[in-house]
Amino acid sequence: MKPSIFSGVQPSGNLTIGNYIGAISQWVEMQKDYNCLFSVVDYHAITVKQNSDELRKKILEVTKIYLAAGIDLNNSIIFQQSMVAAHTELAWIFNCYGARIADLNKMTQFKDKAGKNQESVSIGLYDYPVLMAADILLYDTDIVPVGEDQQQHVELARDIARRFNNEFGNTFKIPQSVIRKEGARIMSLLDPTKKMSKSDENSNSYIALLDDIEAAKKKIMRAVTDSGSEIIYDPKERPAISNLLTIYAQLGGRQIPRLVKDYTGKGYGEFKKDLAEVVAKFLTGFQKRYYALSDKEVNKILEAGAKKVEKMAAEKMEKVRKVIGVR
Ligand code: ATP
Ligand code: LTN
Repeated sequence: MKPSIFSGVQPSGNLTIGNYIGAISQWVEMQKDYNCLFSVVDYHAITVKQNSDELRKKILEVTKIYLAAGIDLNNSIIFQQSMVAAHTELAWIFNCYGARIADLNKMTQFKDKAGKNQESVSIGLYDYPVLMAADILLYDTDIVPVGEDQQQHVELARDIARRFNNEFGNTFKIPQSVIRKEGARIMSLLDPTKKMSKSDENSNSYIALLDDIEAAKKKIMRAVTDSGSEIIYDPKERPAISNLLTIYAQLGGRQIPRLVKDYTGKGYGEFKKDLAEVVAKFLTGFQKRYYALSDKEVNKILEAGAKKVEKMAAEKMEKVRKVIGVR
């Protein structure tokens, strides 16, 4: 038996090259060696307000993005979280057994997203990491490939599993997060101290996977740079150029030290022009695969995926209901 992977992206905002580099491209590389479940986590998306027609569209969009990125249905299962009721059921049980208020109070994503409105945001936003723990633990997941910002949530899933196992006997496998050595945190093009985020109000801060190609090139040309003019990799002192080097390396299939060598003595202008071409080439291929997919086939894929995982989820839930004493 191969070890198993679980990961997901929320169907909200405009998926960016940050989502691709930090998460989805890792899944593509790993899928041959693992049993993989990739979920479109729609019940995570509704922790902040969504327009219902938009949400329906985004669910199909994210599924197509997984496929266009190279998720292969011969190796992996793609499914929509809300089609498998066990996720929310298990989240409720973890709310009662395993998750503590003190844990959730430490979550940096919640603090960032709630900002000054901590008392008025939805309880769902606060409880979000518990639903994520349920997603992961439901399927005896070994590995959770994510971007750096999600590591804290995977740690919480581990804590919840340990506490539950201590109380009720061995029920859940303890999962592990895997993050890229380079590219686990792609930064905003306008502020290299901030994560590139698909829900950023300013669309110039990110390159979306479905951006118009010419617009994407312009965004690269307009990306902020550091003071100085050398092409060197030093995320602390030169965060902007280091971020652009990371994007170049990941999308262009190059090594950072090699790029630094090749651009010795050359300026930011020339570097950015070349990077814009690398991004354009990547997006062109990606979008060609994306637009070849129809809504109809994608709907079928989601239905088939849910059917497959439902069985696994049902078995685990039967055990869980028994050990806690509701059956
Ligand atoms: P939002 O900003 O709307 O919360 P997001 O861009 O963080 O969204 P998510 O759906 O939360 O997107 O993340 C999906 C996956 O992409 C996660 O594994 C996350 O860690 C990863 N990811 C998101 N942004 C980046 C980034 N800038 N660099 C690397 N990985 C990222
Ligand atoms: N919270 C994650 C999305 C997510 C996830 C998961 C990732 C929900 N459930 C389970 C890995 C495993 C995010 O990227 N915002």
